[in-house]
Amino acid sequence: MRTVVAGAITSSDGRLLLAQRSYPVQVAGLWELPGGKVEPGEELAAALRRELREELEIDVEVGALLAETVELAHDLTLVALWARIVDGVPRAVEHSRLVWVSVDELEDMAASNQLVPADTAWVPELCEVLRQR
Ligand code: 523
Repeated sequence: MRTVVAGAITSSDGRLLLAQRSYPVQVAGLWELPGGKVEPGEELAAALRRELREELEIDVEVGALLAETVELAHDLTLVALWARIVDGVPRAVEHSRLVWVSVDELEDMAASNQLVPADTAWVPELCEVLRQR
């Protein structure tokens, strides 16, 4: 069983960073919270910081875990952590595109199935927390 960690990266004006997957074909074009697989023995927060440095060339400060955990196929468990950028400007190294979305845009994208299916589990909590900011 391996864990995949994703970042709910927020901006100071209450937006969320979404990244458009370029592979595999089943999810290419869909939007996700960026992240990747935790290495054996690696802490969640450290894994997320490593993945975001590799994929987006940013340094983040990691916060709390989001409530939902998603069981993926192939013995993978998906979790998400709140994060905020402390250094760098995100660049799509492995993704097709990046976008900062408002809460309304996030809800529209979820409603029109533009998100990676697993990530839709986080939408209610993402919207609730972002609205409070
Ligand atoms: N997800 C997913 N949502 C999400 C992420 C970051 C990942 O559903 N926000 C799924 C997609 C894959 C698995 O988790 O089934 C691994 O994600 P991936 O490919 O982004 O992780 P990497 O980059 O560690 O994996 P490799 O491409 O295999 O190196």
